[in-house]
Amino acid sequence: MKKALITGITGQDGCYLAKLLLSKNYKVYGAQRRNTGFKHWRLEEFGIANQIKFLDIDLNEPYNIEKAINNILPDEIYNLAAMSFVSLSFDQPQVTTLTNSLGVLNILEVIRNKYPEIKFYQASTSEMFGKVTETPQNETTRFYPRSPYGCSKAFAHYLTVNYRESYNLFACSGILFNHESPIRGEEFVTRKITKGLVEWLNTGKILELGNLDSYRDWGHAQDFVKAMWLMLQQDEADDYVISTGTKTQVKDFVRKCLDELNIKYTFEGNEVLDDKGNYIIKTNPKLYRPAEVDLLIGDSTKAQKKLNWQPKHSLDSLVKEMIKIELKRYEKKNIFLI
Ligand code: NAP
Ligand code: F7E
Repeated sequence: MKKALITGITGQDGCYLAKLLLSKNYKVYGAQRRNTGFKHWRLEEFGIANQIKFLDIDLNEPYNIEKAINNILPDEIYNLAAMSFVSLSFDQPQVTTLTNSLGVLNILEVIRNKYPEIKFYQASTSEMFGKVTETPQNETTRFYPRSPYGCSKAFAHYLTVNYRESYNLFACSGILFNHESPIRGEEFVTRKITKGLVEWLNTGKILELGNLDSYRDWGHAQDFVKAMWLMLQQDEADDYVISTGTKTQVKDFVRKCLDELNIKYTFEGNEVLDDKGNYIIKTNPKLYRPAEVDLLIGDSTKAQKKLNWQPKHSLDSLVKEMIKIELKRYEKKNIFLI
C-alpha cells in the first residue's frame, strides 16, 4: 500500500485528490494547520473524512514538517497548501510569501537532506504567467506575475525545478490553470457567482462583483487532481501545464449561470438587472485588484502527450453541477457529490 502525504487537505484540491488516492488504495495522510473539525466539511460531504489520517502541520514550521515526514515515511508528497486567494495576497504579501515560497523550501529541505527517494508534487499556477507574453501559455512561456501570490508561486516553481536538477529529486511542478467545483472556496469568483445567484433567487440579496472583463481557462478540479497523480507515476520528473484550452470571460460565466437558473436578465455595463428592473449584480470597485491578469488560456499538449491526460468535464457541465449542488445546499438537502 502506497503512502501519500497531502498538505492542504482541507482545501478543494486536497479533497478531490484524497478521494482519488483512496480509490487507488493509498494510505492518505492529510496535513491541516490545526485540528478544527469544521474545516472537514468538504471531506465529510465526500464521505471520506474518516478514511484520512490527519496531522497538524503548518508549512511555516520546519520542525513539524520534518517530524511528520519522519513518522509517516510517505512515498509521495503533494504540496497543495497555500495562501491561494490572489486578491488577499495584495493585503497579506508577507504571509503569502512565507507559506507559498518558504513553506515549499521547508518541505524540499527535508526531502533533500533525509528522504531523497520521496516523490514531490508542487502546486504551481497559471498566475505565474500573469501579464501574458504569449497566447496560449505553455511550459516555456515567460513568467510575468501580477500579484504577490503569483510572485510567491514563481519562487516555489523555480525552487522545485532547482532541487530536481541540483539534487536529482523526483520533484514535479504542475502549472495548473483555474479549476473549480461545487466545493470551491466561496471567495473565488465561480463559487461566489453560483452561490450568490441562488441566494438572490431566494432572498433578492444583490450580488457584488468586481472586474467581469478578464478571461480565464476554467477546468474541473476532479480532472486536474488526476494530472497531479499522473505526474508522480512517470519514469522521470518534469513540469506540466494543465488546462482545458478554452477561455471564457467572467461576464460569460455569469451569463451561463443566469441561464442555468432560468433567470431573465439584461446587462447594463457590468451590472445585471432582472426583467422587472431589480438589481441582481452590482459592481463594487473595491473588488477590483491593484493589478489584474486579463487573459489566461493554457496549452496542455505536453500533458496530453506524455501523461495521456485529457479533461473530461466541459465548462457547461461544470456550471450545471455547481448550480445543482448550490440549490441543494440552499434547500439544506442531502448532498451526494460523488
Ligand atoms: P484552497 O481551497 O484555498 O486550499 C488551500 C489549503 O492550504 C487549505 O487546506 C489551507 O488550510 C491550507 N493552508 C493555507 N496556509 C497554510 C499553512 N500556512 N500551513 C498549512 N496549510 C495551509 O486551494 P485549492 O484551490 O485547493 O488549491 C490547492 C493548491 O493549488 C494551492 O496551492 C493553490 O495555490 C494551487 N492552485 C490552485 C488553483 C485553482 O484554480 N484551484 C490553480 C492553480 C494552483 P485552511 O483550511 O486551514 O485554510
Ligand atoms: O478570480 C475576477 C477577478 O479569485 C477570477 C486561484 O485559485 O486561480 C485562482 O485565482 C477573476 C479575476 O481566481 C470578483 O478579478 C470579479 O479576474 O476566482 P478568482 P484567480 O484570481 O484567477 C489561479 C489559477 C490560482 O492559482 C489561485 O489560487 O474574477 N472577479 N469579481 C472576482 N474575483 C473574486 N474572487 N471575487 C469577485 O467578486
